[in-house]
Amino acid sequence: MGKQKIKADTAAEAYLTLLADRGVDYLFGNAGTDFASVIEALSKAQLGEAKAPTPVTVPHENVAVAMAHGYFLATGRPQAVMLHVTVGTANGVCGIMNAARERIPMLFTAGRTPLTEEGLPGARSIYIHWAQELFDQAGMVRELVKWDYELRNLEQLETVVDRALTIAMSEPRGPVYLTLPREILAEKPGDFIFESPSSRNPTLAGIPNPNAIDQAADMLSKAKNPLIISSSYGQNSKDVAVLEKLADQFAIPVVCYRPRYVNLPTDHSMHAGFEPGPKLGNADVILTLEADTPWIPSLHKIGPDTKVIQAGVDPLFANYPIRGFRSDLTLSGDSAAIVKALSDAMSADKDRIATTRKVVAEEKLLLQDTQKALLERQSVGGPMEYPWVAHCIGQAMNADDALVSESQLPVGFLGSRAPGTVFGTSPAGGLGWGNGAALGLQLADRSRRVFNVAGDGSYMFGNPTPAHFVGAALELPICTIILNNRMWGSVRKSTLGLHPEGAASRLNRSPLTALEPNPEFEKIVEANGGYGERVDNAEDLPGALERALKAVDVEKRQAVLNVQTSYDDAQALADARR
Ligand SMILES: Cc1ncc(C[n+]2csc(CCOP(=O)(O)OP(=O)(O)O)c2C)c(N)n1
Ligand SMILES: [Mg+2]
Repeated sequence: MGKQKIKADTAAEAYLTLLADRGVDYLFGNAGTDFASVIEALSKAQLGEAKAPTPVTVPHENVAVAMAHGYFLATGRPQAVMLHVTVGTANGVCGIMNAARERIPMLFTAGRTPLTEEGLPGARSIYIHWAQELFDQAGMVRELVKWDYELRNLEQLETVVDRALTIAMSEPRGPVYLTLPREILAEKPGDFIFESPSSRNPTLAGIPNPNAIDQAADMLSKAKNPLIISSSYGQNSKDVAVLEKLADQFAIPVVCYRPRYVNLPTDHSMHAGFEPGPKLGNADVILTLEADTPWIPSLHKIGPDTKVIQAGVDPLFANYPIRGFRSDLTLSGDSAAIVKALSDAMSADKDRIATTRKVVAEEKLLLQDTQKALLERQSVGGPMEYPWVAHCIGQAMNADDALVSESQLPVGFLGSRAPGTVFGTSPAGGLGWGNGAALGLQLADRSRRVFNVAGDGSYMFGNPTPAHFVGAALELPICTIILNNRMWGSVRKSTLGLHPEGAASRLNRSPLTALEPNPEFEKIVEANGGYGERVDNAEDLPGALERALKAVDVEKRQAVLNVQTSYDDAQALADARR
């Protein structure tokens, strides 16, 4: 256990030195008067006289939080976000809710309005310092973070930083919130001594007791029609291999329902699509893996005798207010360790395995034919359909390119993608995540291409001007594809779902759903030195993608394709009922 000693001009400098020492590469910041000592310390670091995470100026808080989210997805290491006191925190809460529900650790921080009215260095010095204070600043995020605290003195600094980071990284992971008062940040420690590396480590996810594994293995081994439903499995891409093995060895079909990651590549023998509806009725034993919503009870029905095993790091999702899915056996632990343990403990009837293999293989062949025919029909004309867009993007992607989707893109049409390459929205669904998440992924690995697919609404929620500003400033050449149906289609779909024959159904543009006049989105990126193009017809998309990727690959510029997509009420309603 080593000790390090630095000469720190301020507590802010000591704090940033600690963050850098603990592996925090970046501080995604949106600054205000509370940042004075932080900016001073970062300046010292820029002059090579101190250590600190690299600061990134992000002109909207939601983008900053999403960048930290995306960066964690690529690296597995939590990053720091610092926002301006109460008001900045308020703007970041949507992103924090996404991170919390997707169990993304991050050190979410904000300055704290100066406590003192005069006297101490850092005391109030501008009129906003009175009105900006709240009685309970952390109250805004307390339900969404695992821990919150205010740095109260310099003596506690190392304990506080380590506690924040270890709690964030302990399973189930999530964001933590730390407020940093201006006076404390301005304190002058002189010599600052700290342990390096830290002696404090996060809690790892365990595995369930062996009896429970045996019981689950027995239920699955005896099942006539076992089924796995997964959603957030594969956040750690290395976990996918054990699921591939279990599903293949024992012929258990896997439905990837609203997947946030590649749970299982689509070309796997047991990938059974993305909709649980058609499979649920037949299944007699269902294993859910990191699936907060394995099906929709009002739309999908499990059989009366079906047994359900829920597995994951917190399989009952204890911090959701209500969630009533049947669970005959509930297995808490690292989901890959559970899958591996089940593989080791299972045995299954050879005839049953052969039958399942045959059935799934036939279904896959049929699906291939249907998809092929569909794509042929969709390959010309405009406005174009989503499967065609997904297909063209898939054709343009290299094997290890990453794709972020905050859209209705049917990922099944991308072609089979490798683990760790496709990222979907948090189940919290707080729009405005994709643009920032793509930037975070790209920042973490400049050697791979990042595609960012967004609905027209989602693109606007994602603060395109701030996002493209960061893309230009950090030279992150992301290829964004907007699925532009000129509306909040999902909101119209849900209106018609509840009122199928209602007044809204008689209007082509219902109130609070149409996004018209529709902006020339391709020009926003141009204002930041990027490449923009509007694409009207299906047959033009492959060429447009080529041009966009030339800008990305060769010119190292960000690109946006404003792709005009179709919307059809009947299709939307059919989708909503799946
Ligand atoms: C922060 C936030 N505000 C509002 C919503 C509600 N909402 C869900 S989907 C949606 C429309 C998204 O529009 P778009 O990205 O164009 O996709 P489309 O529905 O047209 O496919 C809205 C507004 C939300 N999920 N998050
Ligand atoms: Mg839309």
